[in-house]
Amino acid sequence: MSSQLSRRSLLQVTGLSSLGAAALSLIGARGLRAANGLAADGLAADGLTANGAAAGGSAPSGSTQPAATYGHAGHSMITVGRVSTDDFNPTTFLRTWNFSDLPPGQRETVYRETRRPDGSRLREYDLFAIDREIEIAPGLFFPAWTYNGQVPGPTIRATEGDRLRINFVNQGSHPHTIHFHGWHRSEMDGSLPDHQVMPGDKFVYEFDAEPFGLHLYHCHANPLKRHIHKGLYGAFLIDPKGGRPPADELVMVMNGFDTNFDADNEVYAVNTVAHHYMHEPIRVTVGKPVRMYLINVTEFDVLNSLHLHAVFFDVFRTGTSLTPSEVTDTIMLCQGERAILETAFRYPGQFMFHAHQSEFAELGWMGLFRAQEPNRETHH
Ligand SMILES: [Cu+2]
Repeated sequence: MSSQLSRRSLLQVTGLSSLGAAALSLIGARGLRAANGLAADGLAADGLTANGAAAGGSAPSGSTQPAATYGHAGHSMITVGRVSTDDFNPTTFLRTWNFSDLPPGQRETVYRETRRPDGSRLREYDLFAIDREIEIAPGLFFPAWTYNGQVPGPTIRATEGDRLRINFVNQGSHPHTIHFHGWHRSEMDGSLPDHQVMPGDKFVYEFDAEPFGLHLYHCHANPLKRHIHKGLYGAFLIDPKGGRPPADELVMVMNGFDTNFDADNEVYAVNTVAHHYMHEPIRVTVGKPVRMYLINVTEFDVLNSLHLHAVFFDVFRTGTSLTPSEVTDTIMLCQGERAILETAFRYPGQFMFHAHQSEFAELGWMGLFRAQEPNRETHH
């Protein structure tokens, strides 16, 4: 209890003193409601009363937002306002891999694909580390370290047996690496002290894509937890030869952000932006297979989880088998764990999904699927 107390009170202090009203739009947290002097159900039971009031009362300095706005948000439990999607759009990210969102000419500058005599492909990527402020909740900016300017980094997707070549340039201010999960030689691991790529330096990672499954990549420079939580991670997907059955495929990376550097997360999300999929539900089609590539990179918390309402899914842990190990509606993953989840929505309508840790959900990790009948797909 005491660590949660401090996490919430620090979010309030940070929001009130330096980030201004915008940070307070993350009103879902009961502690924030308390900060605005609103009646917050269950507050006393949580022991947050004193903490909420102490953070600055109902008139944060620099606030430009009327208190009434908070009140409204307090009921909906989600962020108020929208994060700009100009630089990073979580909806686009869901269905993007190998830079498929870029127009052909631009795509070639970062991704090239060549057929090899045996039918496999050489896939060549240009990844760079760069420091960048990213917006993780309306008006709340996080000083991230990124791959190619985005968090999560670009999704890398290959077929088992392909050759991967990653030209990595460190344009950031700290030493970084790329550590890929999967089979490879020691010198390609990006984890030992002499693997560190210094600012301004380059390194080429080259290895074959194996085994098939859902993997990830992340920086492995020290201190590790700092480099990961700052944003240096991404999805690394290896398809089996022959592929998987056709499906609407979604890349979902569960992450968190420690906005005040107290080794505890203040904001949680899938694909970085708090509550994005509440504002913009993930559109799926009734009866059509959906495949979720779910990865947990959340730092500081032992576990993260996904619970999908009114729907059950098949679980393929690490995606390394084509036979599901489990049918459930809730899956929990340790940091670095991942699972492929397959289902098909039976009924049209909106279906919530969120961390089953309620606190994470309130702090941003909550979204909606919107399932529509196939013949109504084109209508909004
Ligand atoms: Cu790093």
